[in-house]
Amino acid sequence: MDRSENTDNPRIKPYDSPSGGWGSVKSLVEKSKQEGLLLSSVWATLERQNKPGGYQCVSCSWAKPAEPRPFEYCENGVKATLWEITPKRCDRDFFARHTVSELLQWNDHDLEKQGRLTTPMKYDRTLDQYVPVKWTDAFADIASELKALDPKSVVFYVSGRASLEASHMWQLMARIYGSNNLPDSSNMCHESTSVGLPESIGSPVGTVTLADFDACDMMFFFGHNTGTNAPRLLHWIQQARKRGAPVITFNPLLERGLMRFKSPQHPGEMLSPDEGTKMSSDYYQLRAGGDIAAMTGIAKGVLALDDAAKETGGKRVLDTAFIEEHCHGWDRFEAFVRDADWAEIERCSTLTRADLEHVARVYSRASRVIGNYGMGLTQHRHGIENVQMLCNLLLMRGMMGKEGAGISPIRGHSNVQGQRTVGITEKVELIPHEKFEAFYGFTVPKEKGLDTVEACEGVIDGSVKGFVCLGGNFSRAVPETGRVEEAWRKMRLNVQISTKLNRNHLLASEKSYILPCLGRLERDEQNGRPQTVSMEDSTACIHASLGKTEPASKELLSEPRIIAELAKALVAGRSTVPWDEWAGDYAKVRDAIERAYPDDFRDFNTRFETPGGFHRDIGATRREWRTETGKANFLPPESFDVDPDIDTRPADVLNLMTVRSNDQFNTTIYGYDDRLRGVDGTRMVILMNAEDMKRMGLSDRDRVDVETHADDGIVRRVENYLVHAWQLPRGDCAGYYPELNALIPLWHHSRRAHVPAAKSVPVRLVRRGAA
Ligand SMILES: Nc1nc2c(c(=O)[nH]1)N[C@H]1C(S)=C(S)[C@@H](COP(=O)(O)OP(=O)(O)OC[C@H]3O[C@@H](n4cnc5c(=O)[nH]c(N)nc54)[C@H](O)[C@@H]3O)O[C@H]1N2
Ligand SMILES: Nc1nc2c(c(=O)[nH]1)N[C@H]1C(S)=C(S)[C@@H](COP(=O)(O)OP(=O)(O)OC[C@H]3O[C@@H](n4cnc5c(=O)[nH]c(N)nc54)[C@H](O)[C@@H]3O)O[C@H]1N2
Ligand SMILES: [Mo]
Repeated sequence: MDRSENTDNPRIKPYDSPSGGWGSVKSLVEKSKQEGLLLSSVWATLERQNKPGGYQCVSCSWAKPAEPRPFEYCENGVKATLWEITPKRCDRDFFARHTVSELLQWNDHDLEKQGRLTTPMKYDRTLDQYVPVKWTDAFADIASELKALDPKSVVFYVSGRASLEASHMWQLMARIYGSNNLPDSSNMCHESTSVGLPESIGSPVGTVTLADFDACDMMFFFGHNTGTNAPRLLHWIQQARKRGAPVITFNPLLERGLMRFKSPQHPGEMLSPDEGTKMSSDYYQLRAGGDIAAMTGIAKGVLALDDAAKETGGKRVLDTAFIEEHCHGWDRFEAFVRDADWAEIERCSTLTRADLEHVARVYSRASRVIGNYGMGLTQHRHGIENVQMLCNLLLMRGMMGKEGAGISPIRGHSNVQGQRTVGITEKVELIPHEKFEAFYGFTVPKEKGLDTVEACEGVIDGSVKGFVCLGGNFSRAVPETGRVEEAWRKMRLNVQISTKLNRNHLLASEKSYILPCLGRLERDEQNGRPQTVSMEDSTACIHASLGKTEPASKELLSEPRIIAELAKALVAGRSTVPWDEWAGDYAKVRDAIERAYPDDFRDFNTRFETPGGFHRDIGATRREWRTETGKANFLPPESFDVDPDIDTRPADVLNLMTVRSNDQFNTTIYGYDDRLRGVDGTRMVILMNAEDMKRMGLSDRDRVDVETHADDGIVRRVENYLVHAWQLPRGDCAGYYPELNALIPLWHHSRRAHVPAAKSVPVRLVRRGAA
């Protein structure tokens, strides 16, 4: 049975079973029943998940091995699959029964729970309802609306799920129309990586593959909740731990997956009464935003060990040969680390010198080290500096460009990394625009387009008049919910290409369309032939994905087909892109991608079905540094400050991290249980330190309103949250995204990368009923 939210009496008690284990099996069986699916048909589909010849999971982007396990999927991958193959339908009858104003009162879970969208719909303002529209009319209407708008006032958003083929077509269509406004979900996610890593090592993506995970002898984990957000990676951690490799984790929250794990793939492990593998050899609960300070402390420890080795004539701890041959900026970085004051490091990280020196000792004994990280590093004001500091730490010991070592940004959506690779970006210098012009006979606009934050500013100030989304739930994923939602409805055009109903559809502008598309698991036939698509995983390997399940409705079109039809209506005659030919045979789009990016996509069509994928051309893996200096750059941070612009010192201000529960995929809320944290039945909870609670006169289950502490004259508040004491550092608190996006000021983002600083939102809690 599906349960609704129980805000009155949720169960909140830290989960002490291992991640994986029986809990995940139980959760699966329940979810299958909830969706009304037969277990036999679910297994038949899952057998093909993340397998050669099968389809790529629509959940996270973690790498898919060449030799998969019998079940190469995890609890959350299964949830995502069930959510897509559900027999429930959000069809024309549904829209006839509900007005948009009514649906706006529903929550995220209840909207998506209606099931798959089946029919193209158009908003009718007089009825305040979505009504069916023919595909041909929809394309003609949308194209004529777009033609009446200045291309610079239109945004073409992409969420990270669309295939390489669809993404490449999408950006060409936008640019031929005249717009570089191509923000994608990466702008809210790993853009700090995409800006930071090229400056450090000359590659916008990570340098490790699964072979490195098999070979490493130590790993760092900074700010990633692996058990929930990339659960298949737990197997590689477990194997490393079984080899005796230390895994050192830095995270303000004690995340279950990085503590204990039992592999649901192993009957022996499942049946044994023990507690599973201890995943982190050391787990440090640093304060949110304290990573630069912590890494500086580790670097200081490494330098001290190296000094001692020099003195005694022992083996050097720094990789001096690597630093000399391959790096630039060492002296400045060394000075920064030597000058750093231990008291300041301890204060900013809330870790002790003894602990950080211990980490330095463990690190200095290892010879193949991987630095993994997630949103805990990227979603900060200093997101780029966080990423670059981790590079510094790895570079000082030569942990880059050799087997078993490197940097590993754990990406989010299943093709978010690939979309950037094939041209989705607002920055023209990152695309081969001369080639596009030569191949297709049009002029690429040259000015920078809008990224996510700038697109929101444009919606709010009225300069953005049209929004066309290829997937995602833009308005819900971005900060400043109140002002964005209000302004959204004043736009002229809102077009959403989607699989499920979400809140962004309901912010009906003058002209609004919902265009339902095939999901990745579904059979996609063009000209009578099944079509395969492709995506890039977190380790820069490209895989094929073939959908086989029956489409949710006969009316659905594939994403490439929708783009081609829209392009034909919008930019016919303005380029030589053969839209129909491409939409009729995706291999031709792959040929076009190969032509534009020959180094990365050599023999694309013959290699893309390689088991385990084929690896893109990443110079840094061969110690070829595509930076301005031609070397890997040490880039010291400016300071340890969590936030240079907001005074977070007032005693009643807490630092809020907005995180995901184990029962959601971004704005898709599967249910109300965060099993791995033991929060059961509600999402309206703020977890905070017990001493802070006492200091603020709060008790467990008190109700509070949460307000942002910022002096820009805007009141940002969410109401009636329950507080609960939790094991996290003093001064920090945590709650769930997307609901808490209402609290994040739009200007509160990573400098330069513009990733909303969702992990350091200064807030005050106001007890309800208090005077
Ligand atoms: N099941 C499931 N899988 C997903 C997703 C999902 O929603 N559900 N989303 C996908 C997407 S798009 C993405 S980007 C990834 C996100 O995966 P994660 O990067 O794991 O994202 P979050 O859930 O935001 O968790 C961030 C983690 O960082 C910690 N943290 C917060 N602040 C700090 C800090 O200042 N320092 C450190 N060291 N740690 C900190 C938090 O406690 C938390 O454990 O997952 C992808 N996979
Ligand atoms: N406060 C806070 N805000 C955050 C974050 C945070 O940690 N804290 N994380 C940020 C991150 S990392 C990300 S990536 C963004 C996520 O932002 P988005 O990528 O925009 O959001 P999703 O929730 O993944 O999008 C869900 C919708 O995608 C549609 N969809 C699903 N599958 C398909 C498909 O195959 N094709 C098409 N066309 N549509 C499909 C469905 O209609 C569904 O409703 O949110 C960001 N916002
Ligand atoms: Mo993401």
